[in-house]
Amino acid sequence: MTPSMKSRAPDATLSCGRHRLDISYPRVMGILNVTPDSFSDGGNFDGLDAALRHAEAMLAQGAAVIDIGGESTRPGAAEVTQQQELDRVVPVVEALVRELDALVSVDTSSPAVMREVIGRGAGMINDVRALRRPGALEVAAASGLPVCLMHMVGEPGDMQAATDYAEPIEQVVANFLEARIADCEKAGIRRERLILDPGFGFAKTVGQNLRLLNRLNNLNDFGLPLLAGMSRKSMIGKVLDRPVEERLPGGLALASLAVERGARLLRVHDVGPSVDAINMTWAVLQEDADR
Ligand code: YH5
Repeated sequence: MTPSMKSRAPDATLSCGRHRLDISYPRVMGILNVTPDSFSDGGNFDGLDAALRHAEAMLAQGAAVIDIGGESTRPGAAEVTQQQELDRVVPVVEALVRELDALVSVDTSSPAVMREVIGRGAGMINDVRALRRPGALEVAAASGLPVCLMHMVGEPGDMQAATDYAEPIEQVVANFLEARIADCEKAGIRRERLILDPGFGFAKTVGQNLRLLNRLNNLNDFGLPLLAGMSRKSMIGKVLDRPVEERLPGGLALASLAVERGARLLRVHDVGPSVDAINMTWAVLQEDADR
């Protein structure tokens, strides 16, 4: 990274359409999967209702953002068509905006999905492909919304094959994000709108994930907010030998460490426990004296 890349601290507030998101302290993004393999496929009434109730519960537990995803990025998951993704995601975005006035981010790489949800009041774009699909940069630029740029090599399906990097993983991630930031700025997306994410679990070995987390603070040199998503991921499962339903304690430890290393957004399934873990961690980091 060149010295000119090292800029000021990130802005403490993200402008997310009609919402402002204060990230002067770490905040939680609650995961709302709307895929058929999750409990709440948004495509029918029961699914929509379940999604709404789950989002409501996450907001009550302190989530600042609800991240809606209609494409399963799990290894081996079937590729979703654009129409399927629209059918799953759009009704849920609409309902969360209308019924809950929630700050909604949408986990999508599809420019068509982005365009639809932007028109329906979404406040943030979360793209695991970092706006690399044709047309995505332009749609995101026109939206004026914050964008999370995540590092991933290849596609979710073939990710395990791609972990043989020529440089240390933290260098690979930093170089990738530097290039994506430059492309975004060229497309008219100002730095103030960008959020960076190393992409835990995406084309990385467990060792690479652990090293990335331990060195997460390196990414603070970009002067942009950092997002970390490790909730329930296999890095926990593999280190602790736990099935997915027993990964919360490990995930809380990782979230705490991510906050210590500078993360301001934590993408999690278990909102209540995560809010407590990061607030406790933050109190220590602030040395909250007047308590
Ligand atoms: C992320 O890190 N991840 S989808 C496998 C699991 C558990 C969870 C059971 N979208 C991220 O959550 N967006 C996803 O093992 C994301 N950062 C951002 N920005 C994968 C996921 C998961 C996968």
